[in-house]
Amino acid sequence: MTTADQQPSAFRRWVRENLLLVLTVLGVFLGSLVGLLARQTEYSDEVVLLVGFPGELLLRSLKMLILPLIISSLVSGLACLDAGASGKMGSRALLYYFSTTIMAAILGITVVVIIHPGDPNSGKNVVPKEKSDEESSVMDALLDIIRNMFPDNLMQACFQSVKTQTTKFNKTYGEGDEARVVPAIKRDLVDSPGTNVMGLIIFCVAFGLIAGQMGPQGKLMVDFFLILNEITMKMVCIIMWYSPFGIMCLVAGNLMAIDDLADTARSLGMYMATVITGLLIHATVSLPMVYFCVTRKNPFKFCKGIVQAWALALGTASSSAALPITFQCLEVNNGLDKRVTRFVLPVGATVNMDGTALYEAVASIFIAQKNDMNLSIGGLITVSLTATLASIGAASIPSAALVTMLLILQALGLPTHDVALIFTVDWLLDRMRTSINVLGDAYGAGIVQHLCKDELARMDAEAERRDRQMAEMLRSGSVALSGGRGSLLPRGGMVALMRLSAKSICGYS
Ligand code: 7O9
Repeated sequence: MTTADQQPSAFRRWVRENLLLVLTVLGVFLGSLVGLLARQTEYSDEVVLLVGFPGELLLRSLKMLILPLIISSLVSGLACLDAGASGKMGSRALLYYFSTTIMAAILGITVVVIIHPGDPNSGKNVVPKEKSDEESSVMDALLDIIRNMFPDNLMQACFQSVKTQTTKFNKTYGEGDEARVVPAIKRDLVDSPGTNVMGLIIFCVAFGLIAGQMGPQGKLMVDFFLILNEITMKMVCIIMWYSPFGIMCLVAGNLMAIDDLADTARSLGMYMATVITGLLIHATVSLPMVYFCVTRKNPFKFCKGIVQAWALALGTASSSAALPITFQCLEVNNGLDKRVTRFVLPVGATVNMDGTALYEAVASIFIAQKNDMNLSIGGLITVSLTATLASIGAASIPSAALVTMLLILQALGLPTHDVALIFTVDWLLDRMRTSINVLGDAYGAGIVQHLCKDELARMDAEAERRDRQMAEMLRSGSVALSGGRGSLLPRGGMVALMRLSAKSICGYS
């Protein structure tokens, strides 16, 4: 047989093996094509709604799974790690998140300083969206983040966060002629829509750690969350086969919904190009380099496994909606250890936002350039730090996108009205940066797994030793199975015994 004969079948085999991947990429392309072609015609708002509707269903069904998924994966993930391993894994993950995010912010600053997109006239003919007169202080935002870490009601934390609302008023001191009027600020705590993820994460981490530490007594609870996790992942699997079609509809619908594509592109084009250049460099150079330097494995092979999650982030502009698929991709395609993904991914989706940090750095310096203000080195350092912190805190701040941007501008003493301008193109840049956020989370999981391979191997060896010991005891009849008096186990011991091995507890192979 010649190679020419083999080629079609090899190609077909490749397609069959990577069917979902092929379909997903096709979905993105077809969606863009349909969206762009449809723009040449006239259509009503109802058509846009209907085209996007199947995509909306995809988004809703993914979001439906987030809560059971993060709760079950965090609890079961932490219950399966001993204190040492979870501490090491956590600190390494946080180190990775922090260093790549600050890298992204610095890259953003470099790109925006070199390209210099913000000449004072850019964006003149764009009609800014109405400006929100939301005032926020850095201190209030910081206190809110910490406050949200300790939710006072766990049920409420599943759908609401607290937020400080400030209102200005005039305070009068003294009376009569002596009276002085001083501006003052009144603070109210209000509940605002949006899951309090940070609060849930902290509760689940504590819950999982303690349940794991309790040994046989906590076993039932750990099993419950393990099974919940399995069931949720099976549901993700089903949604995964619907996702190519859903992504196509999302992309087409989004493209059709924009009203002035060319106009915005012309006036804010350089700014968008700057952000996109930075994001591309981070995705194709910085992150793969970090991955390669740490693990010595091929980053592009790793990348191929997570195309679906990446495409979904591009379609939905939400890394939390992409989270279920990210789990599936990393565990099934890239074969990562479940003990790592269960712990690292939910935390990563919440605090690790490289794309957002890069974007906020570019946006704030763009605004400075537009106002003809030159930032000193100190100013640039402030940008890199505030952009990093803002991206870490973003998920914990209600109505984050606006607030974090305003915080950075305030820290630099820049005018805040131009935020309205850059928000006109947020729909596109949000997608781009979200896909980088997801990419960063995924590489993070790979890197943490590599860094913790000794701990994981040690736990495996320990589990095996315990297994063998148990089997030995069973064979020699030295353990009573009934769970009666004098047995090693509580009542119902037989079932518990059979399942006691760490391997079956943690559900990995
Ligand atoms: C971007 F972990 C989860 F899955 F439970 C989770 C749930 C909700 C994680 C995060 C969130 C969440 O609410 N995140 C959030 C993120 C909330 C508000 C703003 C942002 C910032 O979002 C990014 C951006 O705008 O740059 C981006 N769209 O990664 O989703």
